[in-house]
Amino acid sequence: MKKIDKTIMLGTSISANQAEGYWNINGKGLSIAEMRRYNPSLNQKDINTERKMTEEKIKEALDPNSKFYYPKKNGIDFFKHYKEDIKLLAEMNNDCFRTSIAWTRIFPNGDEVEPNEEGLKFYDDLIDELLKHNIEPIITISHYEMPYYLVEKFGGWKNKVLVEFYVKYAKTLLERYKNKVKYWIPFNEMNAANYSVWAGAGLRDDEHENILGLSVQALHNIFLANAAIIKEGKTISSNFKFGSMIATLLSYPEDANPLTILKTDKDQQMKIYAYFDVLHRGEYPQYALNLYKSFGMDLKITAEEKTLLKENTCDFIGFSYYMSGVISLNDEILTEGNLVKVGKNKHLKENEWGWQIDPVGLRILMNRLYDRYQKPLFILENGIGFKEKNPNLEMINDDYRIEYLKSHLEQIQKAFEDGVECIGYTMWSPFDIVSHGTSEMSKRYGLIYVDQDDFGQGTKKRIPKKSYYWFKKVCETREV
Ligand code: P53
Repeated sequence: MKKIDKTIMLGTSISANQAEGYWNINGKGLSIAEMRRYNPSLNQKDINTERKMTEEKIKEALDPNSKFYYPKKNGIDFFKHYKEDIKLLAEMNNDCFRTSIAWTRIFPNGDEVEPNEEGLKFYDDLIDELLKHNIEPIITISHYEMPYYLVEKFGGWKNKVLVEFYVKYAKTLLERYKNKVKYWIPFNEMNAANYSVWAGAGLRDDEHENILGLSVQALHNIFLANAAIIKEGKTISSNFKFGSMIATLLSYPEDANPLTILKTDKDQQMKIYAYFDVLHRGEYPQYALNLYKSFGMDLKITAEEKTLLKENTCDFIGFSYYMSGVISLNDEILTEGNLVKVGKNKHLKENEWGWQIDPVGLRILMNRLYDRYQKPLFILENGIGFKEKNPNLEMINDDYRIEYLKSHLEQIQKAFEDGVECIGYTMWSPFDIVSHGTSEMSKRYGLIYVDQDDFGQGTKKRIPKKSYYWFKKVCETREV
């Protein structure tokens, strides 16, 4: 039995595009997330091809007669259900709740002069509802949700003009919610811009032969927007706290061969530290610039940009943590994970999607990040997907999920006892929602079952699972 320190906020996390639905009402525009189809014939090993966005798939997504279903257009109806849903969170005694604001509800195309008042109204109500229940809102300004129009017209984040549009959008939110929201995450998982170029940067995978180079340029613009938002934020409220957000892809060396160690160090530099270094130290590490140059991307960072990045770093280290992988000198043991390549670890178990469960890895990572940056951490996502059938709409006994969450929370408390500062933990996700990577409903992360299938069919009834009652108790007693 471990007691979670009372200074660590406990809560849950979702995104607008995976939950809200009602994608085209009240003036809302189409976002790039909503153009992700569900492919019922998808085979696990084809997942990385499926997630690539091509010209052809865009055409298909824009075709009103497309034979595919686009689940993120409908989510789980959170847009209409949020009061009832937030009530369930309040009954769980959650300290905080993280969600994103759909950029396309506020600026449907992204380049409008004035924001869409109807869209803002929805978030006024949503945030007020959270505050009414004493739940601290943690707001992601965008969770892979840019307006498609900005891709079509300006080519996505590779175009610097996006910085201007984004900062304007963010400023609208910062001004409006300055007395209601303290914690802001300017972008979800910024490193996705490099490994998942459509979601992270609005780039088509087939748009250029050097797509990696383009993605580095796009990420640079994202970093600039992040810094500019922090700069603006400081003039709006001294109460604001801005978080970085990186998908932490922790790797271990397969053996003690110094060459494997070196390869793993380099892997971690490029998968984790290169991003956090810019966001927390305010400058690119030389190893990253060298690597970018080697594949033909000279960022040509101006003196003004350097100052912007240096003077406007994030206040806390936000990250998602789901799994770890292994680095081997022999590349052949690498197998395709869902969105990123990870090697298998014989000491760990995995779920059906090959995500390897590693709670101790979270403690290792927390210590490493704190050692390097000495800033407080916020675990913004952590959880596990399972296939769960529930024909009679009963309480699911998801002991496997309880085990996952419990073991990770224990390691968080251990890291805290090691001396790591930690602001909070928002598990992914309170409800079953549409999967980011595969757009299926069957990959269920929820503490609460949602009666809906991969094609959006079902009553949408919410039924708490055993893990819901377990997490409620953790929030109340702080004991795991
Ligand atoms: P799904 C990669 C590695 C770990 C987490 O993912 C990741 C990614 C993808 O960038 O994404 C986060 O639903 C993401 C959430 C998502 C969650 O992981 O594919 O921020 O939107 O739902 C789980 O199983």
